[in-house]
Amino acid sequence: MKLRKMILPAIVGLSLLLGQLPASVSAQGPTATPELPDKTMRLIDDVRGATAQFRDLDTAKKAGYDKFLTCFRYGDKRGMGQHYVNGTLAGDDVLDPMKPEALVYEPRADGTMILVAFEYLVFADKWDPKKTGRAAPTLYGQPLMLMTNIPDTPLVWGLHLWLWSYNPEGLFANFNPLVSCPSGMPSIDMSGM
Ligand SMILES: [Cu+2]
Repeated sequence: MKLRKMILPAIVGLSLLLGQLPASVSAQGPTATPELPDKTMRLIDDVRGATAQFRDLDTAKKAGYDKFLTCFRYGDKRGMGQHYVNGTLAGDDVLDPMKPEALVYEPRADGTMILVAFEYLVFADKWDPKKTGRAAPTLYGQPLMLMTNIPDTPLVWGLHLWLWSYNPEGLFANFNPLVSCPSGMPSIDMSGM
């Protein structure tokens, strides 16, 4: 664990130096949550308050969030969940903590959907540091990951925020060992991609 903590920032730093090498969504995301400044913690609290309404899936659907593919997992030990994406938010070049591009729910075997996380997204053609002159995107002080292996999706920057479910791998990790896709329901295993 300690070693991973030391190595990860080094890898991130190196890939920044090398010009943001595209990363696949792996279980080795930004794992252990770094110490967050008070300002960031307050922001996350505000976001939680402003987005509590989306615990209700019907409210999310009315706000423009549509089901995207099926439940994502990484092998059998880690889940991400079922994404609902707001096409308008995902299509722009803005990252607003209060307006997550995707909501992530854990589907339960009985059919209920539990809000567990958000995913902030901006497409690489909308936010290309080389073409736009902007720095690579960050949110909550975290760098977004450039992801190459999302099915049916062009190159996209993404950052998860597990603010509705505890994630022992970290607040911003890609997958959560406490979340799963119910067996017998369709799902997408990202570990083979
Ligand atoms: Cu996700």
